[in-house]
Amino acid sequence: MDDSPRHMTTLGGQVIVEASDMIPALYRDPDLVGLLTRAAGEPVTEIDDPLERHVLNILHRVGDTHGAHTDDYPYALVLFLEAPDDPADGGLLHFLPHAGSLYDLDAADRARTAHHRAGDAYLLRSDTTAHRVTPLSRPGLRRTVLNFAYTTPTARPHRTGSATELYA
Ligand SMILES: O=C(O)CCC(=O)C(=O)O
Ligand SMILES: [Fe+2]
Repeated sequence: MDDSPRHMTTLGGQVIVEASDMIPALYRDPDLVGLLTRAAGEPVTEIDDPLERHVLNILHRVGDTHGAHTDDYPYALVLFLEAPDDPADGGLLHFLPHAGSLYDLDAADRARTAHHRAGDAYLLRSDTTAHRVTPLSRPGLRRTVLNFAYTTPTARPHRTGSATELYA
């Protein structure tokens, strides 16, 4: 998106489902979907897309980064399997809700930054929030997340070519 960088290793949902029973089961777990519905304040439902429903993003080289973008579907639950303990090492979420353009993310006064550790998770309104993950600063660091994508009964997902390029 706007030529923002993607320096990372990925696994798409169609690969994960062949290798794991646990991840697809967790994705559709009724207790989890219920929790997300309460947190979002509107019904949150599974998406049909086998590629994007649950993906794994791994940053593991110096400079690895998931550049600025918005997602195709309205909600993302991001679960941290590995993350740098020290915020100075990068791998931070940088985000701007209701962004008019990805360039607004550089308007430092409005954008926000969040640090997460292994075992953390966050729920993001990901189709209207511009977001990116800052680069890893030095060798030996790893940041691995599962991203679960969800929609709502009224959402009209804006499919882009990004998911196919990243995960197919
Ligand atoms: O790794 C993160 O914190 C964000 C992941 C993300 O934005 C995505 O997979 O679309
Ligand atoms: Fe995203």
